Amino acid sequence: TYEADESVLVSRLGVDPGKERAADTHKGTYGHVLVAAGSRAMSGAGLLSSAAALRGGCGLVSWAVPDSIIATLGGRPPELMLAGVQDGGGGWSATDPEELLALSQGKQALVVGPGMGRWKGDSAWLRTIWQRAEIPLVLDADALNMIADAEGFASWPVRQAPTVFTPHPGEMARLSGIPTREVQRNRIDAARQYAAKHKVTLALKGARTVCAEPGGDVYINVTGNAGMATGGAGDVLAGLIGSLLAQGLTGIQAAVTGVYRHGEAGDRAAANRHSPASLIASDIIFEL
Ligand code: NPW
Ligand code: AMP
Ligand code: MG
Repeated sequence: TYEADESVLVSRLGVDPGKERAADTHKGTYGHVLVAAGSRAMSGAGLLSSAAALRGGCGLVSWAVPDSIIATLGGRPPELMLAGVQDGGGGWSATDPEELLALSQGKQALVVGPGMGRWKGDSAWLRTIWQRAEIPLVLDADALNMIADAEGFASWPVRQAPTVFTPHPGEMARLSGIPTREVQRNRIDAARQYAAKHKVTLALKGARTVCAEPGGDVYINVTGNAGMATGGAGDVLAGLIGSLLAQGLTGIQAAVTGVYRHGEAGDRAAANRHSPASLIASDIIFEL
């Protein structure tokens, strides 16, 4: 178990925070993230996740969204590309996972879940993505709830590419079947056991986020503040971790670095305001 401060990022995880870009690089060098997120009522989650991915340093970000809601999406960053998924007006429930898989071709990371909502048969939909997307994957929010409700998730094949889960304590309770209060009483064990059992990297969010990798190493985050207890903060983290994966970081490097920088940005955002209480998730993106 490590306190994940800047020195641990460098010495233990081999991340280089001061890494400079070679002068002759281009956007293709830094990866293309596909974010599958958002729905009619929660388009903001997709927007926050995608915008955070842009600030995470990857070269390109595409936001995959049911095509019937595209006309309703306002105020998005012009840098963001849109990838409409055919839905015939039915939202994510009416999309074919094969179409998302096709969109993921040539991308370097896929983020699934923020603001997506739930529908009948969603676990089977997600299983198709899980098995067939060969790129690094971040699962957050509704995608984690799909996993929690999946029949026999333990027997799904182990993914070869990095796979990062980012549950808050409520989502962790659903995933593990352990009540939220128990999860919170044993945060380190809960994260470590789930990561080892299912061979995924897991960031159990909340004050002092706990990142665990399948081998048993655990990293406790030292940044962040209670002002970050605000809608959309987790959606920002998912996009940021996706962006780091697309740049070639391993699952645990991306999770620990993403959590650390997300908290650090949140600390700057809180310091810039009269009170942390007025912090909103967009402020975190601005400070990344
Ligand atoms: P309680 O009862 O409040 O104490 P849900 P969600 C618990 C999207 N969003 N410590 C909490 O406990 C998301 O991406 C869209 C302890 C409650 O039981 C999702 O798709 C936005 N408990 C969707 O909304 C902005 C904690 O978890 C449960 C805890 C639903 O996600 C908002 C609540 O979790 C949002 O991001 C902690 N630290 N944290 C948008 N602008 O489009 C949470 N809990 O039911 O999974 O609901 O997290 O709001
Ligand atoms: P979510 O609940 O999915 O929106 O995620 C909330 C995000 O804000 C996670 O990254 C949490 O770690 C962070 N966060 C929420 N509450 C706190 C807190 N009290 N201290 C530090 N970080 C927090
Ligand atoms: Mg969330």
